[in-house]
Amino acid sequence: MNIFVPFMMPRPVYQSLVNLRQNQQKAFAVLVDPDKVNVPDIQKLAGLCNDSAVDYLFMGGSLMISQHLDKCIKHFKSNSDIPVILFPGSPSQVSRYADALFYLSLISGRNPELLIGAHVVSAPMVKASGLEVISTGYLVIDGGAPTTVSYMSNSAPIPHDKNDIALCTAMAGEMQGKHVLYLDAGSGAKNPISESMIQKVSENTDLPLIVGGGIREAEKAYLNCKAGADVIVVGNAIEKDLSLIKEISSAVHQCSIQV
Ligand code: 1GP
Repeated sequence: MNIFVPFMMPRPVYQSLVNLRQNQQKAFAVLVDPDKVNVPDIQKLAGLCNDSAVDYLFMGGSLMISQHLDKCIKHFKSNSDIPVILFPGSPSQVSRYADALFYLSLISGRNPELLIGAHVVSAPMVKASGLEVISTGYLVIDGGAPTTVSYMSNSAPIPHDKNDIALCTAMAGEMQGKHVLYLDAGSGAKNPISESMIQKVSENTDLPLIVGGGIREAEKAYLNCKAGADVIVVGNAIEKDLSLIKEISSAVHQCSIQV
């Protein structure tokens, strides 16, 4: 008799996100766009992330003009134990040197390519990479001006004040079996996502909730955590001022303590 015992792959990064939610802890992720960083600068960045207790490094961008994704990740990992998660803007942004990959489905949009098409094309490459894959319901929210993601996705973002649409979209993603939710106003967004929208989504879904786009100040990061975000992502503002890494990280972790 053949008894099939399913082999569950360990999923340490996903488990760490679930633990955050369960334990009401908050995490801070620094987003690095490989097109905007020089490989030699990564050592300094890694040092700052280590010293500031950054929880995750997200790596990716809407475009990929440079060809040094692998190098960036390898260099970061040789200077830090912080998990690197790919946040890909296109199917080509897969690197086996990362720890995990957000397998993003743009559930706020109506572009079939970004709901399933790109996934079909990239599936064999992703599978062969051996990466931990985190199925992600990705919601783009209007950040007050067109962002690269809103333009490139060829799909309208959810209006910033339509909390009910964001909630129903998030609920649909959860019931479809996504593992995490990512609310994004887009990199460099003029207006970050409102706390009322974050609260509505967080209170009515159980998935780890990642929030980013246009966050420039520690106070906003803190308020987003209080509203129910589990992970705060900052990229653009840090590119302009590296000292924000420590400031925002400590605000995010402060919220963990006070919850
Ligand atoms: C964008 O959520 C990220 O996809 C981060 O946005 O670059 O504006 O911080 P910023």
